[in-house]
Amino acid sequence: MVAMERRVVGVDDMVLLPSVSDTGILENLKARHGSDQIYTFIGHVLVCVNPYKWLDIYNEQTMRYYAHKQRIDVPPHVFATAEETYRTMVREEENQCVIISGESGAGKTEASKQIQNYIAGISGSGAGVDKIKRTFLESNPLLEAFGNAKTVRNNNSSRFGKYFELLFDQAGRPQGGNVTNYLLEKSRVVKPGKAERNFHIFYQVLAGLPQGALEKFALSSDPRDYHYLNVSKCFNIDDIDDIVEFEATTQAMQHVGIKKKQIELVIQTIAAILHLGNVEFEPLQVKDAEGSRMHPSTATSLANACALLGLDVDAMEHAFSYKWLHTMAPGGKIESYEVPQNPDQARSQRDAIAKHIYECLFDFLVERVNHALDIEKQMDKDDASSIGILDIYGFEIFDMNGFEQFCINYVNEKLQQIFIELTLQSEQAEYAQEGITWTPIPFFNNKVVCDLIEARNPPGIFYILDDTIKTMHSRQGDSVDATFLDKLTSVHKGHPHFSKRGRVFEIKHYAGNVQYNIMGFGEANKESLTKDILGILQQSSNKLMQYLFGDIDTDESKKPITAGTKIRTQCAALVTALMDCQPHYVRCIKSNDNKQANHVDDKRVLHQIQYLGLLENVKVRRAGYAYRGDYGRFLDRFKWLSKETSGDFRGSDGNGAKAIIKAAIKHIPALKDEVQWGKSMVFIRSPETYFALELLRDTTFGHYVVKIQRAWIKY
Ligand code: AD9
Ligand code: MG
Repeated sequence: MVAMERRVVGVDDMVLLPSVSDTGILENLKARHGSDQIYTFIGHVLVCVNPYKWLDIYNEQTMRYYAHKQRIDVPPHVFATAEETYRTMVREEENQCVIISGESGAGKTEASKQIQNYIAGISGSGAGVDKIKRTFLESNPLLEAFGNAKTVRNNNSSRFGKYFELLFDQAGRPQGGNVTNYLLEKSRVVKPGKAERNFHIFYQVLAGLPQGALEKFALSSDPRDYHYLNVSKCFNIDDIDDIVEFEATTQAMQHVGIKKKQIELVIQTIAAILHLGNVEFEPLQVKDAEGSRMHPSTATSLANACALLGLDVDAMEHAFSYKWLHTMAPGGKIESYEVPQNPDQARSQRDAIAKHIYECLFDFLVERVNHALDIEKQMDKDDASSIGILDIYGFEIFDMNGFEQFCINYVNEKLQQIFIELTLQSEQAEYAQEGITWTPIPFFNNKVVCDLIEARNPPGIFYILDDTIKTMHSRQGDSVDATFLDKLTSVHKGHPHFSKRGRVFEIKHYAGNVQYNIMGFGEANKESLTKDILGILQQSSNKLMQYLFGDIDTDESKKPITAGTKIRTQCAALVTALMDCQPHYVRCIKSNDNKQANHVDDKRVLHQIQYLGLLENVKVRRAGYAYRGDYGRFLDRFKWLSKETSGDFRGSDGNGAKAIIKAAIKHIPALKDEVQWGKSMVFIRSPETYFALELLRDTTFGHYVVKIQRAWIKY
């Protein structure tokens, strides 16, 4: 696409909407989506409506078109946002971040990749630089293979959150980077939801490994043979070839510097997890005895898993059927005893091991990417500026929502909070600070929901869950979950965003009401394996397993941190990091629930417009002042409009520029009642006036150009 050759449908910037309402926004987005104009601005916020079809708008030609252009001068595009982010970083040597939000399947990951592609495409090159670029681009297929899966919402749904930071030298060349990953949805490894798939890598390995390698790992090529894959009854994804994807994944591993031997060990671990899932249990055949034993027909599966993981078969079999419990005896002495596990409990031990190994494997891959992007070797961190790109799992509501949905939706709630604070709240604060007359625009502040989840006092949901586990640490399963719900209800009864229904609690999130089934909350929050099982894994003869588990502290007296505490702490660190950067926003909207091209579901899109707060965003931008800019930049842009300003004013300070503009503006009557003079910025009220000014600039500038051209011809 050459972006200039297009017919504008609706308005490019919704600040210019003739009708400022939710339906006005909907009509505009819909009309634009209908003509493949999927991007629209609200000031510096980019709104994207998922087209569900590939448009030829991400090619090199389009990249070149957007390079070195101001957002205000070009049609809305994710490249315009990337360009603004990159140039601001280079110009101001200030850290930037792009916060991409939207519900599951809205297009966040695609937007994040386009931004990375653009930055790789337009920033400088050189041997070391190109290696860094390749590493960060290749980290996408790698982490997607292990961290993404088909869900009912999205065929390539991110099941982990990612904050990708790229570091640049003063010339704007990428020099290194870092990936921070957030809470992988590891329950998927053992139980993908109905009509969903497990992580892509499992299917890729079975489809892509040559026969010899399959035999070496004792695998069949049919995903139907594996419990962890057949339980959801979904094996393929339309238009995705797992063989091709496997090739891309192994290549990506090589590109980020993972050695061939290590790649083999990674695949071997995936194979082992599949075998582990096939180990089954039955009640003990002894009269009145409690407990379970491994089903003899699955002994080969356990043997295969243990051989591939380098573990002792007997120790593992015992670890499934018995659990060590440790209690504090009077006098503070820890007493330990073994409790037989029934078949369900044995399955849950098996699953806990599989989930934990997979999670550690994922962390290992992230660590490898970070090693390849390590900036310590390349440059002095203090000289670097960075661009952070945040692509998390989107808000989601399933029929059954568990602990992981709760965490995912919590992270989304926090992001919405940042958006509110930095746009709606701070924009209004800016008017106050600049001394501009202003009528506040009301908006829903979701801080109340964030507090319900994370506050310390009164204790939020995470604290109550941690407290329940602490006081009931020797108990298992259902009783912990039930006590948790009781405590929750007693603390938050009557809260406007909380209610209890049977074994379910409901939260009114900013993006909708979600019912969470408390079953499994306690176990999921405990996060880590028991120290006894970790001890067995540490004994592995397999190099990768030794690396993954070698350093783990198995001291029984130290309590591991819970999953809830971990995500809360990570989120707090993320918020601090984002607040330290100049933010740019991409708000993704899902056009419909059927992944269908050329279709906008009015009701669904309207709902997203409402909960994303787009109307308030437009109102704040518009009812306030459609344009604001510091005096120096304003003068630079519009100096052609009057004799007083058309001289060379480079180097004029803010106050000097303000005086010059004030003097000049007398000659433009249309501006008289439209301008407010802030302390450091000029504000123009209506977008029409601003654009009239732009038009005037173009004509005047054109006039000058013609004059100059004539002068050249004469010369
Ligand atoms: V989730 O929260 O990770 O489940 P995302 O990341 O918001 O979700 P994703 O980027 O994965 O959604 O997009 C979902 C699908 O929509 C993609 O696989 C594409 O098929 C489709 N999509 C998204 N953005 C675009 C686009 N700009 N052009 C074409 C797109 N198709
Ligand atoms: Mg995603």
